[in-house]
Amino acid sequence: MDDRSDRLTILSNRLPVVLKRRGSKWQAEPGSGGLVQAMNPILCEDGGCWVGWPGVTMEEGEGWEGALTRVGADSGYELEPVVLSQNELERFYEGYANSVVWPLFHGFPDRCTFDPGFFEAYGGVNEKFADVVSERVDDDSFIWVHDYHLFEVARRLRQRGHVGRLAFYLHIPFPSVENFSKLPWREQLLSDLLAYDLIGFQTERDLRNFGRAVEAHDVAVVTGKDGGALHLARRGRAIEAGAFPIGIDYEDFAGRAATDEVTRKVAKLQSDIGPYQVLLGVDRLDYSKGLLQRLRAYEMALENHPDLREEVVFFQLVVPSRENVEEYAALKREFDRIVGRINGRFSTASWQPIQYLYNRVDPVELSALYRLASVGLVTPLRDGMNLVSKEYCASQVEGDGALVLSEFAGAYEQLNEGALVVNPYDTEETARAIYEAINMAPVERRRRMEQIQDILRRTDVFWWAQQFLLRARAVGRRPDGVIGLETAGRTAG
Ligand code: GDG
Repeated sequence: MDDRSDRLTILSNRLPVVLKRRGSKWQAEPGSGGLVQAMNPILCEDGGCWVGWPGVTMEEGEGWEGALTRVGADSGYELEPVVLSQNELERFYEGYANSVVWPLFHGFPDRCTFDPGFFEAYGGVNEKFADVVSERVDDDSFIWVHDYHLFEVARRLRQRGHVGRLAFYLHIPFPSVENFSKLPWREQLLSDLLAYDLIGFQTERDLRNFGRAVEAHDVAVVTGKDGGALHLARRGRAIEAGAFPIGIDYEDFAGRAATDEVTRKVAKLQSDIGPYQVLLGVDRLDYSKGLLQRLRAYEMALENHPDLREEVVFFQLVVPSRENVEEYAALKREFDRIVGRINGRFSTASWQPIQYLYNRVDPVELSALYRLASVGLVTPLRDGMNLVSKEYCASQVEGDGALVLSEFAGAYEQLNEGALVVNPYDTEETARAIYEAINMAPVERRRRMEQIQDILRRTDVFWWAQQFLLRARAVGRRPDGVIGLETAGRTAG
């Protein structure tokens, strides 16, 4: 990194800790996930601050602040909470973020509820984040904002006169221009993004989609394209957009999968599941994950290839999500119905084709499931990256797994040569890939898996963070080293 004098401030919807009430006391437990794993070492080493919602609402009262300060002191960087009310959570989080941006950006415009009240609440919460941040930062700070909950923070900081560097990373896909243009607040959203100096996407496809949206809505001029980056100009400011595919902590996953504890767990799981080859799915319950399409493809594979029966078990881990939203409850009911149908149709006295767990498991159990499975089935209808595909491959310590991967997962751009690629809407093709994966020769499995593992090792989550920070620290600087924001304070809108 070229410059370590500037303090890093990370913003994300959630803080990297989870506050839990135990009796009358609050406890903060460290959060999990790639973002926490990537940012923790950097913040621990250089110091800095993480701003986000601590997971408690205003209505739940106070008394949790001490727990947060203690975790901050232990980790070596500060945690700055942005407290939200129940009403804000419903309209900003469930509303705009998850009922407008999430479905639209994953290509499901018909699932969107374009409620102006949601958009207003979203602005209010982004203003709260900007308030908290502007109290803490100066123009030497470097601010990195994560994901679709916080598009507006840069504009709102610029309006307060902030001229320091601001970078944004989108973890979900950026939609095609046809879908994006359905958003009632489309020009505003693009202007909000263009108030950042660097905008990072998961894939080249997302970057292209963004470039097309910028041109279609005439909000900035494309001044150049090089090495996967898009250079833009808007009102005298230079902005860069690029593709930065997120990675995993490869050594952590590979190391855990090889431990004695996981090896014992693999043996236990195999004896629980029975003497069958395992196909594995691991997904949050969400319509973007293509769970129903995957079940139908598996059903077709059993139908077309009777030799699979009593030979394979499809084990699906479904992580509960948004259970109180009717749409998600309906998805769960439909999932259960199809599982029931397939099991009813094909089960024998000693074999059941699908086993599924509707729960979260601990990291050791997850690692054992990854290692046990002969085939990883990652077939989302659309996904920003999909870390499960990478974690599954990193956990193949014997190099003998096979990955079936949707062409609509962000991971496709990096892993398509080693994986068996499918269009998840094509039931026949997915059924064929399942059969092919199960029957793939060991030598071919190893060749493909080695190729994937090599990519994952080279582009792990630390590489990702470093690439992004290097670019972010380089953009927006004039040759004299001054941050080049000629029009601070009137950048967007
Ligand atoms: C966003 C984007 C993008 C799952 N079940 C269990 C468990 N998991 C962990 C996995 C994996 C993560 O959850 C899910 O991976 P995603 O890639 O879907 O990540 P999200 O943060 O949900 O989604 C996505 C990602 O951001 C990163 O940029 O890839 O496209 O939507 O890490 O291991 N972990 C444990 N138990 C489980 O039962 N411990």
